[in-house]
Amino acid sequence: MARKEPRVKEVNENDIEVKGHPKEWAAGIPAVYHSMKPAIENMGLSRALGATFKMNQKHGFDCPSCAWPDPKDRSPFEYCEEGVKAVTWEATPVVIPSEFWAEHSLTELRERSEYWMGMQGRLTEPLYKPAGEDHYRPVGWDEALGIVADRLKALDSPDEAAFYTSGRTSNEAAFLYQLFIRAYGTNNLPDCSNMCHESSGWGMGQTIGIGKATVAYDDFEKADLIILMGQNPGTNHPRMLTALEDCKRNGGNIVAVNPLPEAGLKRYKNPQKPRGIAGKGTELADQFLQIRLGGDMALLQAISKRVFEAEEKNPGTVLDHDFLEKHCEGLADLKEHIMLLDDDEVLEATGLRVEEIDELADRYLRAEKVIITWAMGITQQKKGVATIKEIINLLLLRGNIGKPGAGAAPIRGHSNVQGDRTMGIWEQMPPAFLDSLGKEFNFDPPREHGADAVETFHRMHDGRIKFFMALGGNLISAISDTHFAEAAMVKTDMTVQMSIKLNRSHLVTGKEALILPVLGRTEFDDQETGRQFVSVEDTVCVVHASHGGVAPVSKNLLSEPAVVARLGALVIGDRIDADWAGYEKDYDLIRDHISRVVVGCENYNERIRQDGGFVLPNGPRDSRTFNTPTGKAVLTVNDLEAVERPEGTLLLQSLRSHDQWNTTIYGHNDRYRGIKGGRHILFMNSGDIEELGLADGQQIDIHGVYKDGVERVVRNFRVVSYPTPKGCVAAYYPEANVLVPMDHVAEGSNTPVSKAVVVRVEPAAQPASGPEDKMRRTKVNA
Ligand SMILES: Nc1nc2c(c(=O)[nH]1)N[C@H]1C(S)=C(S)[C@@H](COP(=O)(O)OP(=O)(O)OC[C@H]3O[C@@H](n4cnc5c(=O)[nH]c(N)nc54)[C@H](O)[C@@H]3O)O[C@H]1N2
Ligand SMILES: Nc1nc2c(c(=O)[nH]1)N[C@H]1C(S)=C(S)[C@@H](COP(=O)(O)OP(=O)(O)OC[C@H]3O[C@@H](n4cnc5c(=O)[nH]c(N)nc54)[C@H](O)[C@@H]3O)O[C@H]1N2
Ligand SMILES: [Mo]
Repeated sequence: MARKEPRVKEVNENDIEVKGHPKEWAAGIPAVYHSMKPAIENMGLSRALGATFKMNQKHGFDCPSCAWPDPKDRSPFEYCEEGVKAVTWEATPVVIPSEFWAEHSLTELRERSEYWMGMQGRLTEPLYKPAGEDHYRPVGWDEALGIVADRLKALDSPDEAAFYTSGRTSNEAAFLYQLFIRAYGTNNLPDCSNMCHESSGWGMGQTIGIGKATVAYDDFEKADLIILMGQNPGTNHPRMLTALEDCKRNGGNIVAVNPLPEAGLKRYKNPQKPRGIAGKGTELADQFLQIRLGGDMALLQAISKRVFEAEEKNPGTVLDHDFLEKHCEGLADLKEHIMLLDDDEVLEATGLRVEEIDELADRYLRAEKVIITWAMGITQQKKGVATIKEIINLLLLRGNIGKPGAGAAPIRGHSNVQGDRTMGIWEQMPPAFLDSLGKEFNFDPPREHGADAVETFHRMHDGRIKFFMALGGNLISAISDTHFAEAAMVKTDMTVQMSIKLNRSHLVTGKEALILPVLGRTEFDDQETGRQFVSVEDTVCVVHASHGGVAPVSKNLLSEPAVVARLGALVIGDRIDADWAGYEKDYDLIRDHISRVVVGCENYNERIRQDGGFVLPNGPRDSRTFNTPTGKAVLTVNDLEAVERPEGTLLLQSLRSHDQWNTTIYGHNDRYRGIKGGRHILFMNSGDIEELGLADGQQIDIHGVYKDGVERVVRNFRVVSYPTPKGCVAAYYPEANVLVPMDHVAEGSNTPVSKAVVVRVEPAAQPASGPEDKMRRTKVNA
């Protein structure tokens, strides 16, 4: 295929356009138009349509964007604007030519933005950077994998290596990867979930015995009330808006709890329905509570208090006594604790009015079936785990778990992050899983817990981790405390990245570095026994197949299972009972092992071939059984703690724009928030702007304020006056990651607190120096 030159439009961050207020509605015609335009331009019509119409269809591929589930009856348009962007970005025919690597040094490439890098096209050759050199050079697969195997064999202890996973990886690749890593001898398995829904896993695991949503797709349309907390579905889970619309149509209510009036939370124009295209769309949120950052735990306790008060007024009618007696423990302690709640503290923490809280409590009490959903606004908080436990408390009080139309619903991010966990990607898999893994492959897996994402950087920093490998993702951009993280990463001896596109993690490396280019999920995966498919699990525990839909962009790519299988053969060989060569040829062999090792995956090969896949067992949802020490759901007592914000400082949250997928930047606009042409933005309340003597549009520097006294600063951001609560500001991730201290983590889950960082804002020390790429965050002397 002739090289298509990538079209990269560089932006000048001084020319950002701000178009007034946030949009009131999400989707509609512009969404479809915006989504198709880049696809057609970059890919050619037939590849674009070929890819798009296979997305989320029963014999097509799973959309590589978010983990939102598919309805049983699918429309031919079972995709959203964000999914089209993801597919276009992945399935582009543009490739990076071999000469690129001699032309560009790593030092030079580190000046480039993630946007520019992603637009260079697909990686198609294994690349090696020897120690002491500043360039990658193409190498063959055997040489590349041989280097990895040699370095792994040379380490003093398997615990000197860490193996990261990002959540786009299929079940088959993930299962094989964790097998390889455990057979090698370590549990150092950091993953993107450590920075994402880890707090959900802990908060739910300790109370109801499962870390996954207790709802099915159909429950959304059956609910009387859905409370969305800390989530921006219009951008991050757009197809969820259809489910919310179904709920409304059936008479349900929707409440949004968010510091920002996000577009999709208000009104939705469904682009897949005629009335959505032509009409005004559906008004979604019946109530919007504009909460302060970190105020949710106080709000939830306040609602629970009102539930107890209502019960006192009308004994026997408010709490679900039958459910509580049969299935729960801890009611008396919870009640005692909640009744002591200080109402003033609640108002201070939430920034809400009493009437707003009363109204939400009233809605909760009137509804028989309630779902509470949440995402990063809840999990990436110091009190994230405790807040999720309060969500569970509130739901349990009225029996809202394990009945139709009700439940707890953490809405997962990456399309297979949940499946990867099910397959064993976790630094602390329980003994039962390790037992059955060891039995299946005849070896003794390591038992000691490994390092998670944050811990991996601490250990790199002090020299305990020397080898780093990543199955997808872009950890150096995704992790907090960019300067600390980069300084830690460059101390390692070797870094290896299995990737589809160039990103910053390829440029901030160990002494030696390798890039291993792999097939994307959209592509056909042809092996010796024929065309293979893989499988994934969505946010409501449905496991289903994903078949590639377009020709691979290069014949030189290996699939992720193939890379791992080859490494297994080289590093582990017959030390365990594994057929490494067989796994690459026929993924059914991997699935046979999965069916014997992973609970709930029995007869995997047969059930994965059923239309629509199958549903994993879920005790709380299916039968109100709780896998806790006593077999009961636990109502927990959690102490409220005010979020500290010293005089003169602001609380910063870092979030996603409409034109990005985590660290992948598709473009420089954030349409629903009215931003065009740039990402160095600080959304601020007009009152704060005035009090600090700033002006809308002014260039400012943002300084981190943290107990360790380390200087963390990002420069030349532009103030945008925005309806965010007073004292609360917002900037985009990953640019803001510089400001999140590495040890500023959620209690009990070690998740970086990316949604509440104390900062100080000052007028810019120097004028901006021009285009974005000249303003790169850091320089690393690798
Ligand atoms: N298009 C697109 N889709 C994606 C992604 C993407 O980058 N782009 N990323 C995927 C991934 S990995 C994930 S985890 C999900 C993330 O999905 P979201 O969690 O929706 O992502 P964020 O942009 O971090 O948005 C956080 C939301 O929480 C609100 N918030 C912040 N702090 C608080 C708080 O203290 N309380 C409350 N109540 N709200 C708060 C913010 O205002 C914002 O609306 O999306 C997935 N889907
Ligand atoms: N400050 C702040 N930090 C955050 C967050 C935040 O809200 N604020 N959010 C956190 C969250 S929720 C998450 S999930 C993490 C995300 O952390 P990661 O999952 O590590 O990051 P991504 O940006 O999703 O990874 C993108 C890269 O994955 C590679 N890739 C894409 N598809 C494939 C594939 O099919 N196979 C392979 N092998 N590689 C592929 C591409 O090369 C691409 O550059 O970031 C976290 N960091
Ligand atoms: Mo995530």
